[in-house]
Amino acid sequence: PAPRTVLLTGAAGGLGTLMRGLLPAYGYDLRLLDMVPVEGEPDAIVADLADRDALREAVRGVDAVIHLAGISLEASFEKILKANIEGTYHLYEAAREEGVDRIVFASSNHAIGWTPYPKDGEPLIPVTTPRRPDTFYGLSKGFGEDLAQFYWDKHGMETVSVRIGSCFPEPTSVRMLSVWMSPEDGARLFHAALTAEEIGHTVVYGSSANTRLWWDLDSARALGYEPRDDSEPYAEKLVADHGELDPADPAQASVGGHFLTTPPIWPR
Ligand code: NAI
Ligand code: 15L
Repeated sequence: PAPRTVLLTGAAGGLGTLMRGLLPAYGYDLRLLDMVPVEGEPDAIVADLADRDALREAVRGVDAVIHLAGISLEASFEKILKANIEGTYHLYEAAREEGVDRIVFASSNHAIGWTPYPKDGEPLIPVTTPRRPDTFYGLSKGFGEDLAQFYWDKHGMETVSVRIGSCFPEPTSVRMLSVWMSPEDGARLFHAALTAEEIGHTVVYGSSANTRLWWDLDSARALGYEPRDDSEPYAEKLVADHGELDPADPAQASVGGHFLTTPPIWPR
């Protein structure tokens, strides 16, 4: 049967807030979790991903998990280790212990950030491209994808790892014209990831059907995802304001954009 009760981690964040608004229309009963209170949601569980007991209770009885919680930008390795690497492990362990066998994992384009984007008719980036993380953050997303593969092979728990481009209400940069995922397409993709059958561990890119798309959406479409949006209507103004991307600039030549030139953040 299709999952109905879904735990949404990271519910207070940007994407979590968008998905809290959009996913109930698909018939889901969302249980919310974040380390900070979720505005307007007094029933949301306030817990850190380090709290295994709280995670076990949070996943008890749900049909699936959408795992968005974590640090969503570059940070020190120590912080990334705790929230994204250990935190994602704790979440999978809690799900295993409670028999929850479907997870949608918010991976990121920064797992392949050093990959040059296709120029002049070059082929789209396949989902099988070698990972080239551009930050400790991107590295943690590669770990999450491997963790998902391991829990499938070892324990039969299914995951769709969604390498999200940029999911915000509107594209706000020229790079985002290629990687944008409209919130509505995001909800369509998460719904497909929750309901597709026999997925094992599937890696997909998460974006709309952008005219300037850089990667291959075939594995997402195979789940039943049909994107309906395209960033192109935003192109004229963004290009007029900022110019086209300059492949000679290291911060504009590869998928990860300015994450490539973000200096490593060391702990104080
Ligand atoms: P965000 O930073 O707005 O939200 C993340 C949420 O996770 C926050 O509410 C935060 O309180 C919570 N969180 C952080 N550490 C936690 C911990 N240890 N325990 C419990 N909760 C914790 O990020 P956003 O944009 O909403 O992204 C959500 C997820 O999607 C993240 O995993 C991010 O890496 C991923 N992603 C998002 C993209 C986007 O375009 N928004 C692009 C690619 C990936
Ligand atoms: C991400 O992984 C970040 O979480 C998000 O805030 C954006 O920076 C996005 O990638 C992006 O690449 O635009």
